[in-house]
Amino acid sequence: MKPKSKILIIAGSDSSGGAGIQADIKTITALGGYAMTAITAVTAQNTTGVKSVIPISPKEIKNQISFTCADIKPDAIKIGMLHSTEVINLIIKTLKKIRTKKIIFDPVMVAKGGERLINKSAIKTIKQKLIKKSFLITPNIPEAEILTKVKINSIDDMIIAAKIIRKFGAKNVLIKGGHANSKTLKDILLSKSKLLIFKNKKIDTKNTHGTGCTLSSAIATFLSCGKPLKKSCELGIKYVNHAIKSNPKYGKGHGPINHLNSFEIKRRFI
Ligand code: PXL
Repeated sequence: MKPKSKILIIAGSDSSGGAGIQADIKTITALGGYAMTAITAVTAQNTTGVKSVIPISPKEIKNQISFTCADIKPDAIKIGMLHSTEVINLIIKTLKKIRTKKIIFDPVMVAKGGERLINKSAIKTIKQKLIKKSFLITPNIPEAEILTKVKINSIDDMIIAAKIIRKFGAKNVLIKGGHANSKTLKDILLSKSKLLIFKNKKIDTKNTHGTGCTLSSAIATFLSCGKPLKKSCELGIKYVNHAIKSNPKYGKGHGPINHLNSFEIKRRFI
């Protein structure tokens, strides 16, 4: 079987294999895409927390992106953990030369256990510069709150925050509702002219490590092979939902989800 499309992942490594670049590679591969990587940081962690984070030098990140893409052009780019202003600025500059329009940005800020994965000045640079370059940005509720300073307690608050993020320059905004305290999980997608709400029954489990990375990579994969935005989000959400439902129950903390569930998705959706 030949991969349907090529995706470049720019993100951090999670040694526990559930989130970060490991989740991205597994997702893209399971959904039939070809994954390339530029690693921004190396984290030592397990399902109970993060032990340490080592940033990769901006120059090395740039080399990974430009040397790889000079040879194999990605159809889409997924961006995850970016820890500093210097790294963000360099990535923006480097991506200009690659000219891939489908940039899916997951603004990773804190790990599942609450550890910060980005510094404060980097958040400002994201707001001022990187969001503008994104075709789709996929914050969860705490990330949307940090980006917009809107306290989110309802679906209306999510919509207000999404509108502000679109004003920062993102073409499309998907705010994930998993952190809300309700039985129905609502994710909202705001585009230029449309608001869509995806509703799903919330699954009661602590094993949700890497759901954000997985969702953005799944959407990037569907977009990369030409599926429209709404369909890509719908399929991505379904994939994550199945992955949570069939999670392998590994580890003592927030365990990983099951990336291999795609075989079920493939039969039903592709
Ligand atoms: O899930 C967010 C995330 C992203 N990237 C890396 C991570 C985590 C969470 O732990 O470690 C590298």
